[in-house]
Amino acid sequence: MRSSRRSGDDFEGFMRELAALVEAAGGEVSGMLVQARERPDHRSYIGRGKINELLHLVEETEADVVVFDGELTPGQLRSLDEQIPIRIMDRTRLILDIFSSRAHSLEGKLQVELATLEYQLPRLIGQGQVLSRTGAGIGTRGLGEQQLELDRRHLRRRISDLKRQLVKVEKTRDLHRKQRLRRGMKTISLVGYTNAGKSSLFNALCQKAHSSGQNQAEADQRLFQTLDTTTRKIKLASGREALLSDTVGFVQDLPPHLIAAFRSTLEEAVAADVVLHIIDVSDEAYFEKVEVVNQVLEELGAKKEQVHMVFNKADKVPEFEWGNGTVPAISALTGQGIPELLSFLEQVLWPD
Ligand SMILES: Nc1nc2c(ncn2[C@@H]2O[C@H](COP(=O)(O)OP(=O)(O)OP(=O)(O)O)[C@@H](O)[C@H]2O)c(=O)[nH]1
Ligand SMILES: [Mg+2]
Repeated sequence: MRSSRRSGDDFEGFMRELAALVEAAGGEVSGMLVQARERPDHRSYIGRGKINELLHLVEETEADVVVFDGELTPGQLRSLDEQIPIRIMDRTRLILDIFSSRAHSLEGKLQVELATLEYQLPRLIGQGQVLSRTGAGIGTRGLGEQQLELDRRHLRRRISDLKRQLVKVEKTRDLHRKQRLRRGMKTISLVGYTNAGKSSLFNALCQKAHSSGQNQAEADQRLFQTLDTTTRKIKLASGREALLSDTVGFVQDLPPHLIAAFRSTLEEAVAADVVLHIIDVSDEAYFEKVEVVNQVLEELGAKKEQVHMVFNKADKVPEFEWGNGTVPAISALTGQGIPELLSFLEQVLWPD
């Protein structure tokens, strides 16, 4: 279910992405509905007529959940909850659920729980209840159910507790970073839109650059496959070593609570000596996605001169010849352009 924000919006692209997110959360799409209006209805996001249309579609498809693109206000959520007999959730909730099912590290789990609780806090109704059917996620792995009974005060206490724990975890990580700096280790991080091929490139680079350590980055079709940062030491042609990190992907309208919760992780990623912005050139909407990533990078305080665009999946678009000047378009899959990318890294890290 989507409501257009601007005329000329790329409906199909947005709906495709929403569908991919539903699938990433373990759901299956049984129907779609689009509403064309300047801005969402302030009371119930969609208008009266659309609600009837939606009710019909729900009956026809026997769907279990309605997912709204965008973020519903607490009021809209309440109003929809009263009018629609099945579970409803918004895009933010969906992304939070995907993240909560993918977080493995202690820090990742704390960050996702914090973001989820911050999201839930204004959506509690009365004493001790999160809006009835909106609590649980598609795959039931969401944090929803167990939070249902917690009242606001309880939530607030848990939120400050999580923040405290996160500060501790961040301090440890900071310590590690300082140790690395003292050893003079250069750092490279891979950032980009979800599904751009960061983890695939991470593995390809590690293979070509005699990395030490075992952990492989998980590459998969599903969005947000990677949540926890994976770091490995790689050895470049000259024998000099650097640390390469794979990170969580970005997406259009990333929930602000999530950005806030992941801030320290993301800031560390953009503070690397070299930030490679990985772009999927086979994606029709790659241009818009580059913009989304650039915005997040800027917001995180990335320095422009440290960020280098790398055009990936060139194997799928043979006519694509655009490189960034020094690095030709690459393919993490076939290995095309990887040696050039490695020597480029060597040049920027040790310019003399
Ligand atoms: N054809 C082709 N497919 C690629 C290439 N690089 C990655 N892929 C595929 O694209 C999909 C996403 O790759 P990932 O490496 O998981 O992408 P990611 O950027 O790490 O995604 P998230 O962790 O979800 O943010 C996988 O199915 C990969 O096999 C490439 O160069 N060519
Ligand atoms: Mg990944």
